[in-house]
Amino acid sequence: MQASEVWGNRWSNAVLPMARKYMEVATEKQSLVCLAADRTTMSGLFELVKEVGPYIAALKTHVDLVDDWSITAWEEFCQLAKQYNLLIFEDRKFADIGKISQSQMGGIYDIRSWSDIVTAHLISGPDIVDGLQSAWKGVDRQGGVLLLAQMSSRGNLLTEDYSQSVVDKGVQSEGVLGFIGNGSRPEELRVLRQRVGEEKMIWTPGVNIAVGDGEMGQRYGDPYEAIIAGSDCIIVGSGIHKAENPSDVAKEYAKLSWQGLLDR
Ligand code: S5P
Repeated sequence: MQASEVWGNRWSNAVLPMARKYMEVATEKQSLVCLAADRTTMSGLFELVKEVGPYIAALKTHVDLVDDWSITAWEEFCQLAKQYNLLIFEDRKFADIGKISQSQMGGIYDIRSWSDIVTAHLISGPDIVDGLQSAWKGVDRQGGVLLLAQMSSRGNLLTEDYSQSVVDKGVQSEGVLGFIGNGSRPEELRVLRQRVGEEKMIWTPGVNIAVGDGEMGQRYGDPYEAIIAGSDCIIVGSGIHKAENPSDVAKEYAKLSWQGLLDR
């Protein structure tokens, strides 16, 4: 099956190369799953990617929560991800002014050199997107920014008005791959999709086959429902990495997400 057939409008309207790259990988793997690889040791991370690499399309990292992080181990880890044809998504949630965000793409973790996608809040204004894009450009790489338009956590401060402003600015910005939407509330997601239109992507955390409340204010909605409501990628963490058999569970999420896209 061709990505252009399955993705329809999202494919034909895509401007950013990273958007098409994601749709191609997801189509090839028949999976709209991004694994939130929130394990705190390098060995735990390697083990996880070896188990679930074939069933996911993207790998979301929090580079600063790994206890035994080193540049060489991380390079090897990114190579492993590439072997499984995964997009690497550092969920750094940048929020500073453009110039500082650009510099924060470097530093000890050197996120610009291995990430394909990063997250950012738009709280400091639209120049953050240019800052992040110029960091990738500086090392001759391409990437896409996901802006936080909604969050999955209870009591978050991203109001309707704020969310609307993020979308208004984001849809006009070439460097924006799309938005983080709240996967735990399909009705909110539907509204977000209407606002976003057909070009930009919506990626959604807060999904789990076991719907309900998670730890420390996290909330979960149904992964299939999220895709039907307009999500293009489900971000799944503990649902997979804490499962007894991560590969079986990852396969299940992949199947549900792919079916959601076909049904949509
Ligand atoms: O609103 C959000 C945005 C993000 S990116 N809510 C989230 O939970 N996330 C991230 O998704 C969070 O940082 C974590 O890595 C992942 C969810 O993990 P899970 O274990 O709850 O599935």
